[in-house]
Amino acid sequence: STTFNWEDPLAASELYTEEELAIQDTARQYCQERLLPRVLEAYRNEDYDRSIIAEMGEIGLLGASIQGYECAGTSTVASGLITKEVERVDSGYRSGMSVQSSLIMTGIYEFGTEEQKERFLPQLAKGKLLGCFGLTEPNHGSDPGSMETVAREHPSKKGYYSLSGTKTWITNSPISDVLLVWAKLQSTGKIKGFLVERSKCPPGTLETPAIKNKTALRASITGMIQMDDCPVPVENMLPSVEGLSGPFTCLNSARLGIAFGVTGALEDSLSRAREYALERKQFKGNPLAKYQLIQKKLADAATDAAYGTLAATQVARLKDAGKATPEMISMVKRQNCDRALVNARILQEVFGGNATSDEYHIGRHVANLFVTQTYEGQSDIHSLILGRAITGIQAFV
Ligand code: TGC
Ligand code: FAD
Repeated sequence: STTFNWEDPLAASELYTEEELAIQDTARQYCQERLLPRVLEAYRNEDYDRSIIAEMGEIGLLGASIQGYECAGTSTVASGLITKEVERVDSGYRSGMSVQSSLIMTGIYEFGTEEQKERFLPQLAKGKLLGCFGLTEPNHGSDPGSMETVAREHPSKKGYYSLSGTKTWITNSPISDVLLVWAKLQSTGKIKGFLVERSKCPPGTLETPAIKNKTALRASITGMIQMDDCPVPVENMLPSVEGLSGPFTCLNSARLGIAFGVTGALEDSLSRAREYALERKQFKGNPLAKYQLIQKKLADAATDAAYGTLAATQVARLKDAGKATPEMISMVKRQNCDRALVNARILQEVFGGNATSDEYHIGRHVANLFVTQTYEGQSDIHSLILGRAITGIQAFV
């Protein structure tokens, strides 16, 4: 007989193929067995373990939906389920993976030459190379079109561009081997993507200082990219795109991944709050779970996680059918991040004072979910993208 499963209330699993469910299981097993035991120390010490990306590469989690180049070639739904399992442990671990899979690998796959794809994709897929994606600048976050980073013909090295400028809040940058940097070509004023290889940059031309003492996403490493006449060979420029559609195509993939991912963080918050509420007794020996106000918190969170999962799944299916639009992705990114943050913050209350101890994990999810609502387009920016599509009037400027 059919019974209600609070962990999958709307039976999303019915929408997944056997293969997708098997991939989710593999990812869940890795995340619970290998990532969860590390996360508290990593978060306390702001210490991202570089070997995680190699481990993820070994089991095929990186660039999973890319066809060929030693990538798994899964559906977009399966790669979404991978991000969900990683983020069930920590948004920072998902962040490190998203940047590798969705941002740099998608950029190379969609817009690179065959030579660039063969040179970089298999190494990135195996986690032998670590990548990052430099779009945001100190003076231009929500409005990357106004970026100041510039690429001009190198004054003394023939066949090279020279990149100058500063990117900030860049996930993975301090330890990246290859940095996908977006810069304006001085000759045309158009934005182009450049693959900057750290090992080939002369001393003093590329610095990537870490941004320390973060209040969230502490299990992920974040930094700046400072380029001072950094020489980049012409063959490292992504040839087949110019303008913001380059970085935004990569962001479409990452934003959809986040829409899946945050439902994992919310489900983990729910399952921990439920367990706590069943065990903790207050007033005449009753478990907290007996009280109506507590039950409402759990019901709200379960509902939003289930709706969010279904919506992300629908958009991922449409993406594979070539029918997804950027506005659909804005809608699920905004809604799922906002609801995950609101619900996790309310579930935090179930733990009382114990929520303040990191061993209950809930405070970490709440802090991380603020960042997910902020990066890859802050929620209000996605409201404006949707508002523009609804009214035909842009309200950014
Ligand atoms: P707009 O005039 O709207 O568009 C400029 C050009 O871009 C094209 N385009 C897109 N192409 C593909 N997919 C999309 N989603 C696209 N959105 C826009 C558009 O067609 C146009 O092309 P063309 O050929 O006509 O030039 O641009 P705008 O300057 O008005 O931008 C407005 C706005 C607000 C939508 C945009 O700038 C925006 O989305 N801002 C948010 C910035 C953002 O998301 N930054 C993310 C940085 S990376 C990051 O956060 C990684 S964290 C990862 C982690 O750690 O997990
Ligand atoms: P701002 O653009 O200054 O916005 C501040 C506030 O003003 C926001 O609430 C915003 O919604 C609002 N606002 C801005 N413009 C408008 C408007 N027109 N109308 C109404 N409200 C508006 N970037 C990368 O390129 N690569 C990365 O790997 C990366 N990783 C990150 C990791 C972390 C931990 C963090 C915190 C950020 C990361 N980012 C990365 C940067 C991130 O994408 C930006 O922080 C984000 O796009 C917002 O830009 P901003 O911080 O400059 O905020």
